[in-house]
Amino acid sequence: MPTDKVNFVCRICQACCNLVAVRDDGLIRDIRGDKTDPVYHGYSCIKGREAATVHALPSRLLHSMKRQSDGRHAPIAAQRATAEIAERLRAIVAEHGPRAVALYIGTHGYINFPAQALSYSLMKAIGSPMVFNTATIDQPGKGIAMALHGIWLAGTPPIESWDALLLVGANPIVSMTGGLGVNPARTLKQGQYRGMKLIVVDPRVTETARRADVFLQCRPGEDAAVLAGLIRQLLADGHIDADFVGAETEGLEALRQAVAPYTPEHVAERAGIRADELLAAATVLGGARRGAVFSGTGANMSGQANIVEYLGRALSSLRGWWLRAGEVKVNPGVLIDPLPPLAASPGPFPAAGFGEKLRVRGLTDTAAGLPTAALSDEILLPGSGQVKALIVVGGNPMAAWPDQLKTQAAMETLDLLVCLDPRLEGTSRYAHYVLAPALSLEVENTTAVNELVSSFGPGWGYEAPYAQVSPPLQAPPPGADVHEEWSLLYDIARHMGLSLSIRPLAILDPARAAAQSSEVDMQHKPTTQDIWRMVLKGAPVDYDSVRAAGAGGHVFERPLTRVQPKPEGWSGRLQLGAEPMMQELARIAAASAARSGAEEFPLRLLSRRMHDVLNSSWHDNPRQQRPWAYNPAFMNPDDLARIGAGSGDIVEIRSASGSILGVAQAAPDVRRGCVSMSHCWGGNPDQPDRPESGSSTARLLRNDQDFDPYSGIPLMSGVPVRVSRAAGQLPATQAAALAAVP
Ligand SMILES: Nc1nc2c(c(=O)[nH]1)N[C@H]1C(S)=C(S)[C@@H](COP(=O)(O)OP(=O)(O)OC[C@H]3O[C@@H](n4cnc5c(=O)[nH]c(N)nc54)[C@H](O)[C@@H]3O)O[C@H]1N2
Ligand SMILES: Nc1nc2c(c(=O)[nH]1)N[C@H]1C(S)=C(S)[C@@H](COP(=O)(O)OP(=O)(O)OC[C@H]3O[C@@H](n4cnc5c(=O)[nH]c(N)nc54)[C@H](O)[C@@H]3O)O[C@H]1N2
Ligand code: SF4
Ligand SMILES: [Mo]
Repeated sequence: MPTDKVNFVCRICQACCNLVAVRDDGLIRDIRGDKTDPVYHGYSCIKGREAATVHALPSRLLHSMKRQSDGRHAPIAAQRATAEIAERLRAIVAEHGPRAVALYIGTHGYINFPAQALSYSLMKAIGSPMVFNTATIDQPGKGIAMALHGIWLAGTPPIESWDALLLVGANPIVSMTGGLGVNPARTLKQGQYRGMKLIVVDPRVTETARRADVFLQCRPGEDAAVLAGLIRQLLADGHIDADFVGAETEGLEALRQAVAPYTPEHVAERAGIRADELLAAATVLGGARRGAVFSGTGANMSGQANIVEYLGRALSSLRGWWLRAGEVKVNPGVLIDPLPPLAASPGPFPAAGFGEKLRVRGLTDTAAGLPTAALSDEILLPGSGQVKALIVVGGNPMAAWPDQLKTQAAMETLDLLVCLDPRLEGTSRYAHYVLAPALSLEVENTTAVNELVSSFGPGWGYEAPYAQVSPPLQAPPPGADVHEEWSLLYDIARHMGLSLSIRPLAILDPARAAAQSSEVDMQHKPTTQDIWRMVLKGAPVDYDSVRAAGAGGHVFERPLTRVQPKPEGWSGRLQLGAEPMMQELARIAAASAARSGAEEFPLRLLSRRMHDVLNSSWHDNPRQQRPWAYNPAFMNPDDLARIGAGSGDIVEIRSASGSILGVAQAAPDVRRGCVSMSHCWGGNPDQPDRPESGSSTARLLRNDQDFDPYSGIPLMSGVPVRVSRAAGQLPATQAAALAAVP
């Protein structure tokens, strides 16, 4: 076979980039972006370009594993493993009831629609409501704020119309999350060329902040004050869309009163910025006819998730930054059926207090999902309803959940822990069974997940009716016994004698989605394409038609969709003055900005992403370790000098809950008083500390203190810590390699 080039949808993260694989005799030699793609314009990142390397890493599991009585894992045939798991699940349900079985869908379960859909079906068939995912330890404020403020059915105006973008605790140029679309640097450059102004609020001069027109290098955990200050100023200047606010919202007066204490001087003092910088930002926002506010993980993890997301939405509504009647919806949907294009809001809906009640901290199901931060307590707390079995699909609780010591205790307590994971690392080391999945290049994939996220916030998803379905690029290695996650879950269900039905993920309206469920044939195993057909049932463009268009990104001909005016007699309105949020503003205004314990823990630990890796995945790929093979503790050189440490020195980072060793790295871009360190690194507590290959920030967190009353998310950024010089330095070889980095 000669050399060929094939397009495919990258499945390493939710961005679904259109990549090109160059193959010699069917073997992938190179992966790159596709410059001809109409929306990605050639974008790719190292994680996607390294996908083929990762498939061949020695750490990849080619067989499922079963834990032996001595704690070690030995290979087991997948068929046998799924049968044994089914047997044990049946026994657990018989003895303790269905609630004893919980499911956790991690990053690689969420972005994989067939895996996600089959996970839900299996749990429904078992009869357990205990379905958790990453949303409540990520940006839970989004769902909660949508509920308290209400959503706008028509959605947001397209990026090309924005005059301003406000990013709070998000770094889309590295993270590829919302705000700036699927080729963030290019989109930003084009926007700024047109005159769009970028405002960034972040304690660190991020890759995105470097390009900002107004940059507020705030103290962590003060974003609510910054947003309240901006809203107060917009109101004072009369920079609100009075027609829109009058017709489509309520609660303006309550909001006006609640933001009154947030004068520029008050905000400047508590957030550690200058009052004139805040006013400059307010001027940009007040002059923008169209714009958007996007808050990321930084803003959601530092103790103010709901209020920050709520104020972002309220600011957008005050400015009238929603798509209006008569305007064109640039993406009427291809693989995802969006909400009806109406210039209207159904009004607020319940944020929490419904569905399954957890047995700890008064937590319940929420608009962001069940509180994942409390799942370890549900496993540890004895009594009726205790979780005895956990199925983890493409996630890594030991690396990701706050409070690593408690997570460890929980994992070790479980009667049955099953991980669908390609590596024996972190959580799967405690698993009774690790089921080895086929990896991204070995399976069919679509762009549906990136289309779905457009409903989460502005600048997410596609701004054109764009889609791709790509068939597998290569077969699993010879002799491998790996299977797609959906297929492994199906086998467990079949061995349990359950019948599965799939609720389409393509339909956003839950009631309509439920009405379109498909029964899965439990006699003859469906194909992956059969599963995709069921998962994408109800899509505006049929999965087979998108598939028939061939690999490569396509913009589909769709009927022009204009936003329809609000129907007569419509009563729903956006809520600007939700009671719990107004109380939160009063509480924050009254509380001093200085946290107690500042002397013992003078610094704040910040969350951040690293460019070369996604969360805990594939840190061992040498080609993704440039320049870091670990997660450095980035600190301002002044703070490092104060403790007598420099780059490459080992430091101890201590919080009220624990301590870890890290490798210091001088970083002038980090605000003084902060330590910026990525999550999902380091080993388990029962492994030796090796900061030169990563440190677990989850060990510094407590899941039952400073937690959010809705989503249960505890403080995961802006965490009070103390850093001191510890014995040791980075090994000489690594230090030399680092010194060579320009
Ligand atoms: N302190 C702190 N904690 C955090 C965060 C933070 O910023 N600070 N961020 C939070 C956020 S935003 C998130 S989303 C969570 C992440 O939480 P998780 O999703 O639980 O963590 P990941 O590391 O993404 O886990 C991915 C797992 O999937 C496996 N994997 C890789 N490829 C595949 C595949 O193709 N199939 C399958 N089945 N598995 C695969 C990997 O080996 C890994 O074990 O962490 C949260 N935790
Ligand atoms: N390369 C890469 N890309 C990723 C991931 C990855 O691991 N690597 N992870 C993926 C996942 S799971 C997610 S959820 C997204 C997240 O995407 P983002 O939300 O964009 O996450 P970050 O890039 O960590 O940016 C968060 C920013 O918040 C800042 N910050 C921390 N605390 C505060 C605070 O209190 N206030 C303010 N204003 N800022 C604060 C940090 O300095 C950081 O710059 O990224 C996704 N993309
Ligand atoms: S941004 Fe995500 S989807 Fe795009 S190439 Fe990188 S890993 Fe793949
Ligand atoms: Mo995330």
